[in-house]
Amino acid sequence: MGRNKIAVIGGGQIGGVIAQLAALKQLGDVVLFDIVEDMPQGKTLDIAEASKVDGFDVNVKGTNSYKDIAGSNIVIITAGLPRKPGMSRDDLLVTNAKIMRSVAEGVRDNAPGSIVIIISNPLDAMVTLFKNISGFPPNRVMGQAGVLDSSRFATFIAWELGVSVKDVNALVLGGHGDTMVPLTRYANVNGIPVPELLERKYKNKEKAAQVMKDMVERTKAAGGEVVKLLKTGSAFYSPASSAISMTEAIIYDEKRVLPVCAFLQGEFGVSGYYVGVPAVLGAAGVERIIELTLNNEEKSLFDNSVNAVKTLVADMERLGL
Ligand code: A3D
Repeated sequence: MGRNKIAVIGGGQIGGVIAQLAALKQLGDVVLFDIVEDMPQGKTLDIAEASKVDGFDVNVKGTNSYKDIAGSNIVIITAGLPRKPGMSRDDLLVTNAKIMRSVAEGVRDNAPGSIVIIISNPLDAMVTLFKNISGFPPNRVMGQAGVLDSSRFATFIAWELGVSVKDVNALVLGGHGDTMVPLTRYANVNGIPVPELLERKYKNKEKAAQVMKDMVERTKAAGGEVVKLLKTGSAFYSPASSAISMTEAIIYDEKRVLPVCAFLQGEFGVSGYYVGVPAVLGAAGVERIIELTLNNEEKSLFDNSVNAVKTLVADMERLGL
């Protein structure tokens, strides 16, 4: 087997960082595609010219032709407009669906055996659209959202408790929108439940619960918090890192358990929709979905989030996108 080949579709903010990280980590040869002429060529030239300094040796190529993605085993899709301050992810539906349609055709026709990770928003709808157009099997089409949303939640917990983020485990389920579900009961610091640590810190159950609630709300709004600060564009370092960790899980067949926007076929009581759930990522892509027991409150939040995804997908169909 030769080297891995990683195609990145959309050479904007996220795509550029993904290309750089993939090269730095020598995950394989990298192709950066964009419809804007010269820009992906410029970015990849810039990245390649750091190879001596950083000590990596892979091919990094920019292109405006889908032919160059042939033979890619991983395709990461970031094509599409990002949010502006005040916008929700769902406001991007019409514009980004048109873009995703052309991207899905390009990937289907030129990298038919690839495993695809989608980042473009609104995420759950864009993954659905890609799957419908490409006809790829569900294990080879997934979305990145939960790795980032969970990392955001873990970061806030680490700051609050004054512990290393490396020891924090946190999980966010559901759609990648305002209804996402950070699971407080499963959040832990090396196995110690976060709610217990908060109660010990504050010696007051109500205060501890309020602090947890605030972290949940901050997690749900975290993308918007960055958008508001940046003023142009949305988060790009952390989404890129999240897609890279999923890529590593696949190319190294790590069997990592990560929250992934995956196609549900009866799991969690949902059929035929893409929703964020824990899944085993390995060489075959989404190899298995891991179900877990949700209490009544968690279940109702999860169902609410699934309903938001269903509405978005229905809107997409109604608008003929
Ligand atoms: P941006 O820097 O604008 O890059 C998008 C790129 O897509 C631009 O370079 C465009 O030229 C390119 N593009 C437009 N149309 C096409 C096309 N038809 N084919 C190929 N490329 C095209 O945005 P970004 O990199 O900041 O964000 C990219 C997407 O990711 C947006 O939709 C964001 O909303 C989304 N996003 C998702 C997350 C998740 O965690 C899911 C987080 C942050 C952003």
